[in-house]
Amino acid sequence: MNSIASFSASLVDLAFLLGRAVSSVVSDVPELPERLTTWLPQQAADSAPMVDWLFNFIFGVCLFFFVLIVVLTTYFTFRYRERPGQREAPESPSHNVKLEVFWTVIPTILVMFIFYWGFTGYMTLETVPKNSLEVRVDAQKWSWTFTYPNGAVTDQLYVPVDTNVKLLMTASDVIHSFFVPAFRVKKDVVPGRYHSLWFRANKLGDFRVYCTEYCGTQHSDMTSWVRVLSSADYEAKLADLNAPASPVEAGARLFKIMGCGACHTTDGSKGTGIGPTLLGVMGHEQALADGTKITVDEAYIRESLLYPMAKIVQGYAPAMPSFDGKLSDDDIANIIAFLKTLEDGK
Ligand code: HEC
Ligand SMILES: [Cu+2]
Repeated sequence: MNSIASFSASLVDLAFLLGRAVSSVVSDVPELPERLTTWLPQQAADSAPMVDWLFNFIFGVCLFFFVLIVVLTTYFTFRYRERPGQREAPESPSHNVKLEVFWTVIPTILVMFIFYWGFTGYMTLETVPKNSLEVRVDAQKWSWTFTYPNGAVTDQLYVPVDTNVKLLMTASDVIHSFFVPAFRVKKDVVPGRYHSLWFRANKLGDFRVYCTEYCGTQHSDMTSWVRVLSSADYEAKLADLNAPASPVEAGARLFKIMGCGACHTTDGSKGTGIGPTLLGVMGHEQALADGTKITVDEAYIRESLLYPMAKIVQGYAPAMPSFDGKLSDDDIANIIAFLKTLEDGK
């Protein structure tokens, strides 16, 4: 079964590599993990082997019966075809108790086996071990925010290796879904509810995080990384993340963590084009959708963050989410300090 699996894996990999060769002509190919495969990705958490084992088992059973049925159908079609001079089908038995018991008992054993492994695996994935390290996850269009026990906040998930980690997840706008293929864990992240997910990473390295619930135009950009560190590196990283920063640094950090970059650029380029560039925004004379004009000042930026629907910039859809309740007054002041540094030199 393993050799069949790895044979199909190599075929799929070949197709993928060809596709990649073509796509490498296009610039902007995202950073890809080392070992490329479209078969099961590398296993980097304790939950991975049991998931793969069951997947491969079900795949093997399907493959076996698929081949058996196709071969027998083809053979019988040929063997019992209509022959010249033969008008009626010869009489054949309508029952065969031995055969019927056989084809009932074998599938029953198979599905009970699959149920047993599926159910125990599900329970293992659903039961969060006590004393897990708890990290809060906030999903929003179109980024992830991770909050650690010491208050540090990041847009990528840092975790220590060989440690049970519990993610307590919620969303602020629409349904998203948190997925780490290398850990074989995935769970919906729903506004107004908390869902938890746990894993125990057992390899150092960087692993992809995807959103797997279509959540709007930039959904496919809603990716991040799990960075698995040794526990010493993890502690150092957290302390570093929590170190006091100047207002401008803190503002720049918030800009990144809060996912402002999904809709705004800071260099004057168009980017995704969902929101206006914020280069030179402070003091800029802004035309609004209702035909009036305003000069951007601190109060306007504060209002844009808390009540984005109050004034809409001309030529843009009212797509900005409210950060009311997510940014403190200090945070807003820091973001303003950061935006002030984005001079366009005019
Ligand atoms: C989902 C997309 C999205 C995200 C995320 C987002 N914005 Fe916006 N933003 C917009 C859009 C669209 C507009 C223009 C329409 C409007 O005025 O509401 C806008 C307008 C603004 C304006 C007014 C700009 C001007 O030229 O008048 C500011 C300032 C701003 N955003 C700052 C931010 C900051 C800071 C963040 C992160 C904390 C952020 N935005 C996150 C979509 C977004
Ligand atoms: Cu999403």
